[in-house]
Amino acid sequence: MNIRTVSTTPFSDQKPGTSGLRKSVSVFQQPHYLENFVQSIFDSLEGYQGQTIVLGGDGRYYNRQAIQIILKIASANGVGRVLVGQGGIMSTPAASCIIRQYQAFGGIILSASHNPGGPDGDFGIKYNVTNGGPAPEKVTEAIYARSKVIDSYKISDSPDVNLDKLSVLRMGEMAIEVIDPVEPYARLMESLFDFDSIRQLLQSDFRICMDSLHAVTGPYAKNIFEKRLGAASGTVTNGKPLEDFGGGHPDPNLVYAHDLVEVMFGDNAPDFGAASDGDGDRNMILGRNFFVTPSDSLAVLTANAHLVPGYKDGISGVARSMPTSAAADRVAAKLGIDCYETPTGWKFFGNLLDADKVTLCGEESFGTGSNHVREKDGLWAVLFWLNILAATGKSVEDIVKEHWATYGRNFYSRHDYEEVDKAKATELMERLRGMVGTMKGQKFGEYEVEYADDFSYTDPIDSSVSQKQGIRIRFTDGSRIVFRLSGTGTKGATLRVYLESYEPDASKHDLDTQLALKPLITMAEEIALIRQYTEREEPTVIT
Ligand code: G16
Repeated sequence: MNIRTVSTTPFSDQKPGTSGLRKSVSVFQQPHYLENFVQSIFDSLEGYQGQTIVLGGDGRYYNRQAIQIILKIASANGVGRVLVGQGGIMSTPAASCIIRQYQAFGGIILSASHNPGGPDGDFGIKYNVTNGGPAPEKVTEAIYARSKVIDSYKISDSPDVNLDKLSVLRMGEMAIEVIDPVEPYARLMESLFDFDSIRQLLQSDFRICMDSLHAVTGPYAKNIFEKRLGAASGTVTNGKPLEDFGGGHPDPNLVYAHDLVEVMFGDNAPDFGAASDGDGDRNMILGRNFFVTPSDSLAVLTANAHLVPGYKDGISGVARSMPTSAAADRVAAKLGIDCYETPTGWKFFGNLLDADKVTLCGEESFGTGSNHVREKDGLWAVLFWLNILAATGKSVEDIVKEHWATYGRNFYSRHDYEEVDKAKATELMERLRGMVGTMKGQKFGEYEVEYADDFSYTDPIDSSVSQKQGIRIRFTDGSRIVFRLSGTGTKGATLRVYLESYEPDASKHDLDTQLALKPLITMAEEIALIRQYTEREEPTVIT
């Protein structure tokens, strides 16, 4: 095997965002673009030579080509073995599971998550570390620093390998094992949940609909729900992963998973509906005519964890990202466990999970997970809900409404202004940054600012500090407005406005969310001049 050292020049835009490097496919297809980034990963790591790396992706356009390139660079750089998912497929939580089960050195996951795919869509790459979780900021910063000065990469001249057949191959000194990406993950799920009870539920007249949105969870969901749990064939819809996700937007929310939403809010709706995203780490949970906000979902899972075999001995703590509602905080207080508030990005949960400070974590962005892996996990959340439903015999709506009656309701919504002018969005944020220092005590009608700041996080385990994580404006009645720019978009900027208010009175829990939040929505405009800066009359997506 011949190893070539190829001269290159740096690209200036290879800074990983909230979750790895995400760009349009055409950016990744530029000569040397992917190669530079992958070589920068290896150049930033120590001790990977001779070790095992896990490799796979969500099956989107360019996944297969990228895998062949990465295998050749890995081989040329002295990686010992690569475990690659059959067909190049591996969901993000399964990659985390496989890194941990095989005690691999790390993993490279190819995905732009919920962003659309296809030749005109997005592609992405991220590196996960030995604990199975996304690389922490010090690692992504080192990769970025290297990408800015890189002048060559090493690549093997070997032919492409067959990714479709389970086999053990060689590329020079490096072994390539094409593995079943579903089996290890499905077994882990079986070890956590009461599959017998869920099977009974699914074989009764209880009806479920699982929409995989033509993304990576199709094979996983079919294996788990239809094969292992005996759900009716056809329970999993859009179950074949397609390179362009069938032209859809693989984002499980009320806007992009509209087919499922229509079914669940239509006549004769099933009892339970769920969807997951491009790479399988996000989830949306629906009951019959009922939507569970991700923030409430985390709180409900925390409150009911004792019903699930894998968590029956109690949970050590819970963590949520800063913009996620405080519903889980109330459960934690009642259970007498700690609740941590971290910046947006699953990577911030890693240290807390490793140190067993928390067992469950969640984010408003349709992500929930636990210490079973180090990524958020869409199907895990679906199984957790089904386990609770099987154990209680209640409906999704009853579970949530009873939860609100016990803890009060945190009305919550996120308003996204997508693909707005980046310079103007940055200006909006800078203006808010300049304002927060003097906002304490300021009154807006009946609302008085309790505190306002730009969220900064000091990791309780390694003391690393992450600044500028979003503008928080909290009012004395417990309600809150948060402003952030997304770190995952690829076009212009996406402004996210997070709105939350707390209502202890159960007689008011059925109020429409947008109505309940109306005063805050008006105040957000008044404070941030959103229309002026975004030049938009209304948000693109409301969840
Ligand atoms: C990623 C991160 C999440 C984050 C989400 C949204 O999810 O892993 O932690 O909450 O992006 O981030 P932003 O608000 O910066 O767009 P995923 O599913 O896209 O990998």
